[in-house]
Amino acid sequence: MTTNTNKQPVCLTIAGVDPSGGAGVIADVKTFSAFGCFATAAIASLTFQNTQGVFGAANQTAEIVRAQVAPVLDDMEVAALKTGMLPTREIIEEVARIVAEFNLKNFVVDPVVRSTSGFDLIDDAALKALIEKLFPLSTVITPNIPEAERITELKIESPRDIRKAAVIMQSLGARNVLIKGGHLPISDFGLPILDLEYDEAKKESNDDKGVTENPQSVDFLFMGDEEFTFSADFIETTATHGTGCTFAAAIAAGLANGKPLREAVEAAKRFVTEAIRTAPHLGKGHSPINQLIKKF
Ligand code: PXL
Repeated sequence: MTTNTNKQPVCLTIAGVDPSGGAGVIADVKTFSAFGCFATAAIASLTFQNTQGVFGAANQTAEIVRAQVAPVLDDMEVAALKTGMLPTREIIEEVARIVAEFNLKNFVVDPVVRSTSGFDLIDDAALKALIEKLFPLSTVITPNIPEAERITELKIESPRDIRKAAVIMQSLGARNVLIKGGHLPISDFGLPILDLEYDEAKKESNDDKGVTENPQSVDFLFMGDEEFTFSADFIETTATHGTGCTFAAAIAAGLANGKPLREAVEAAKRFVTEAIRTAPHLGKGHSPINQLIKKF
């Protein structure tokens, strides 16, 4: 018998398939692997899409999701679970049962609701179930701003709104909330760029003070009543397809590797930024990003 000296923590994703490779399970598997984890994956929906849009989806049944996941969980110790596109209430309820039944820890819920191109990936009943059933079981939820807006019914236009949304999501049962600010670039002195564009007076007074606009993509992590922010230079690019999936998978991999949540988020942020910076610029729409940063 050989002993395994190359122990790789097992990560499991339950998400959708994007056959064009940018988002969903394919992005998750690459990300888990890049972090030295062993990737396992179950498919909740088979989508039809490319870099330009989502054209449809064949959602799986709850039974099919269980049939994929249970044998893996019976057989391997899964160190972290990440969920992405879970299109129906039935699948979400099944996932909640599975998490409880197998006592899964390190559970990252990416509350995928809509594609970058505007296709609704889950319906309202599923969103309600996601909030009620999965938020309380999660280690962290990772909405972007449009997702946080749909979940909280708030319009988010400033860091203050982001904090309000986080409080609401915590009251809905999520212990830890990461709101990804990539849709709301923030200047290096803490004001949303949007505000500055429309407020010449503010801009001039900042110019007088010698403060430059240096747009940042800022993510906000709320853990209890503690708040941490993670900044990176905002990269002006259309290569953003799969950033959300990659970010959440990277956090799950960090947790599987034994990192505390804050450190896992910090590493995931650096990883996603580098993946965007080195994107392969494929396709005619939103290019996928590059999870395989290291060259061999
Ligand atoms: O990024 C959200 C997302 C997640 N999962 C799948 C997707 C998308 C967006 O298109 O297709 C399968």
